[in-house]
Amino acid sequence: MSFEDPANAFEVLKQYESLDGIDVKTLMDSVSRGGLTYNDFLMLPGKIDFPSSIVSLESKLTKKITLKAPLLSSPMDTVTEADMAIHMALLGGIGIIHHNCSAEEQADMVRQVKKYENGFISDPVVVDPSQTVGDVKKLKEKLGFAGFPVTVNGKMPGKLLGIVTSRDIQFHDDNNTPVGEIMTTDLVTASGSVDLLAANEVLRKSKKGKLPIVDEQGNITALLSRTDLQKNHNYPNASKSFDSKQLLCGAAIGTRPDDRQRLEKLVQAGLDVVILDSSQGNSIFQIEMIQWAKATFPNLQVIGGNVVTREQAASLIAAGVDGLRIGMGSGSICITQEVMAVGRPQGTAVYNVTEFAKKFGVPCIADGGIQNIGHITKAIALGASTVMMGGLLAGTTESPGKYFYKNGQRVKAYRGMGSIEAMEKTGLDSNAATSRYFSEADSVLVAQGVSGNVVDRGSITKFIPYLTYGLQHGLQDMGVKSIADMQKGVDEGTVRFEFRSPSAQLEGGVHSLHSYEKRLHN
Ligand code: NAD
Ligand code: CPR
Repeated sequence: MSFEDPANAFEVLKQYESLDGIDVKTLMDSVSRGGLTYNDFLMLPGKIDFPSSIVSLESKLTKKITLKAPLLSSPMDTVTEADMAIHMALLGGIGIIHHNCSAEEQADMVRQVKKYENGFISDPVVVDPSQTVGDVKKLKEKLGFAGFPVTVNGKMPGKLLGIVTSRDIQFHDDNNTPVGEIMTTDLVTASGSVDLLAANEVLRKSKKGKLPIVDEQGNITALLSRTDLQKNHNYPNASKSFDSKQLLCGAAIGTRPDDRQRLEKLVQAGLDVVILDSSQGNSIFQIEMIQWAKATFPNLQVIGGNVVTREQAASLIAAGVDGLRIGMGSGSICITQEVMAVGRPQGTAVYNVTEFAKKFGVPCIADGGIQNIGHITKAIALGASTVMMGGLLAGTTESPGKYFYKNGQRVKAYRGMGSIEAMEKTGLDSNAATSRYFSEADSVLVAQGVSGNVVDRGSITKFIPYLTYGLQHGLQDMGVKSIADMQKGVDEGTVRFEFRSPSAQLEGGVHSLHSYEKRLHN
């Protein structure tokens, strides 16, 4: 065969014993190499013959829940409360609400997520017809907007009588006139079953400022506002329950006896999935909790963890988990490996646990250590179905806490859930100190994490799409059209890997520049 004829390139390729690069098993041969993590390897490119926009990121969170985006926000008190959980679900992932608060507070956050209807104001301020023009002027001054529905009882839901708008009160000098006499009664309304797109269309055509949504009895159930119209994005990938069409919501609990009552409250609030939150999940406390939760709430999905070995995973799979969470010591705020001397490099942990768990159809979350999009792609290539992020989401608009300036940079606090600050529950919120860490005989708290700050990352409504588009491009480079295809390719040895030496890692980062600015997205 002539090597000078380019047409022979594929024939010559066939003479090689294997594809270029190495398969995942060879990469992860830990006996010869020790534990690996995301920066230690890369995937090799495949062939692109499709646009990145068609790459499907659908993946399983648990046996029964599939997400359009394989992304979770961590149950930490500087990461996930209701606002984060709402927006994670709208964007195709899911938020796991933390439990460093009372059971009632946590259940209330779950309820907020389950009740959320994108674009609809579900609890608008309403007035009763006997309230006066003066009352409405005061409300307008206090809230900064006008246009209040008038209901028979001045409550929600209540029979809708009219709307009192800015125009109705603007030139009305007698502040004692009851609003029932001056309200607008010529109303355009929409029925309770209308969706956001259709409701926005009615509002647009009506040229009114507000669109009340009413049920068959004429009671107002929600309100749509013209000023929100531009902001009301449609979220086609939103994670929703099949039956109720409500957003999916997750929450974490511990394994103490009173966590059972906590879980009862969360389930009453509509919880879809619970994560049993521990750094070392292979404990009798967790096994008993899994068995009790599965027997008590058959419709609830239960995720156990954290685990990093096959043996830990086997205990929790045998106890009946619907999903596993992998990671010990890999979090950005974590000092577990330093203090406890146990843990595992995250790449090796993800590979070994998922390789075992998939035999039982148990999907796994790669939790901790995700610093960039490439790490997400690598975690999934190693077998994870989804990834959980703490630090990467902590500095966003939707995370709890206020921004402040440190050394000229806009930052938000981010802390480990086993840091002294979180255990004592100081700083962000000084009421309701939790007792969950104090119930053991220990008189000294042993910290497993630190408390620090992360830079402002803007809203997750931009940041999550940045992650998902990036993921789609990564999979396209590998020549795979979906997460399922990538994992099949890894199993069959067609998706190839390469180990990176320390100098190869340096080469793979920005280098040799005098200075530069790292902008991640527009
Ligand atoms: P944990 O609740 O599992 O354990 C705290 C202590 O309570 C342990 O000593 C445990 O044995 C004990 N305990 C738990 N249930 C008990 C019961 N029913 N009866 C008696 N004792 C019981 O929590 P943790 O592992 O300390 O983690 C605390 C937080 O910090 C969690 O949010 C966790 O996710 C986070 N964390 C994570 C990692 C990680 O690497 N992923 C590491 C450290 C901490
Ligand atoms: P990053 O995404 O910030 O790297 O890691 C977040 C993960 O760190 C959490 O989901 C959790 O598993 C873990 N974590 C939370 N608090 C921790 C403490 Cl105090 N110590 C170690 N790990 C912690």
